[in-house]
This record gives sequence, C-alpha cells and structure tokens, in this order.
Amino acid sequence: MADPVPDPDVLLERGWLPPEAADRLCVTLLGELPWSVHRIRMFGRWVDSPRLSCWLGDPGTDYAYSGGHFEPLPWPPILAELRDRLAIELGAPFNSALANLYRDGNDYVGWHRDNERELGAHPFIASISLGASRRFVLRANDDAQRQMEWTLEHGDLLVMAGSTQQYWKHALPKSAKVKQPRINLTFRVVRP
Ligand SMILES: O=C(O)CCC(=O)C(=O)O
Ligand SMILES: [Mn+2]
Repeated sequence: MADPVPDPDVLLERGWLPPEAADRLCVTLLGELPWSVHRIRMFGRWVDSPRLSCWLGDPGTDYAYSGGHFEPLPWPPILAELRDRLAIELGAPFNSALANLYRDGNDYVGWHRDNERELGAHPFIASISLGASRRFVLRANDDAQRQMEWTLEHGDLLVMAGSTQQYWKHALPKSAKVKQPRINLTFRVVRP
C-alpha cells in the first residue's frame, strides 16, 4: 500500500500583529503599493489574475509563477521591518514577498501549490492577513475529500512548511458576503 499522505505542516498564530499595527500596515499598503493585475496562465490560456498583486524582494529574487515572470520591487520600509521580525521569529531568511489585494469577496485565488523551483524542495512560507476575514482552504492533491480550512483574520500569521506544498493545494474561495478588502502578504525564501 502507498504511504499515507502526511498532514499539512501548518501553524496559525492568531493576532500575531496587534490590531493597531495591523490597521496601520493595512492602510499604508492599500494606499502605497503599486497594485496591478497580473497576467497568469490558466488551463493553457492567459487571463487576468482575479486579485491585484505586487512582488517585493531583494535584487535577483526574480520569480516565475503561473506562467508569468516577475521582477521584484524594492522593500518599502514598513515591509522590510515586518520581514526582519518574521525572519528572526521563524528563523528563515525571507528575501521575497508576494502582496495580494482582494478588493472584495469577488476576488479570490484558485487551487494551487506554491511549489515553484525557486522555493526549493520544502517551501517555507509565512502569510500575514490584513483586513476582511476570508476562508483559506487546504486540500490533499490526491483526495478532494480530505480538506481543512481556517478563517484568516486581521493580524493572523499562517506558516506553511515541510511537505505541505508537495501533498496539498490551497485556495482562497470567493465569498459573496465579503464587501471589504483584504490584503495578504506571503513571505518566501527564493533561491537563485
Ligand atoms: O491570500 C491568501 O491567504 C493566500 C494567497 C496565496 O496562496 C498565494 O498568493 O500564493
Ligand atoms: Mn499560495
């Protein structure tokens, strides 16, 4: 019999950012990041990504995902500070971040894995949520029934590590009820 698929290696720390710091970060990023629609490849076609995004990172951390190729913008000070705090607390040399803006519940990200070659064999990803609460769902690659989900809230930190990207997909589904924006920051370690 095949080895069972391991549980995802996920850690959720509620309120990692205190509310005032999360508010300040959310307002600053909403106003100051150069948000744009990324073109991504889905089922062999180029389409607009159903959210706004912005890549940030050290020089040389170019990143290819969903068929696109992205050169990072330099770190704004407020994100460099956050990156450094995460790096110390989690012991990971984060050098890149994808910022995503879900304008309301119509914006989403579909099922995918963050398993690009640049992230290495065991991608280590720290994800910060700001603004509206949204459902985040993990599903085993080989078994759509094996699923777990969390509602990610303002200031929460979610870490995905180990073999999570190998055996599990994740998604942030649409939610008609949500009228407010949400920002998500995923800090990553990109290798050349
Ligand atoms: O918005 C989220 O919480 C997840 C975003 C995500 O999975 C990604 O950008 O790769
Ligand atoms: Mn992802």
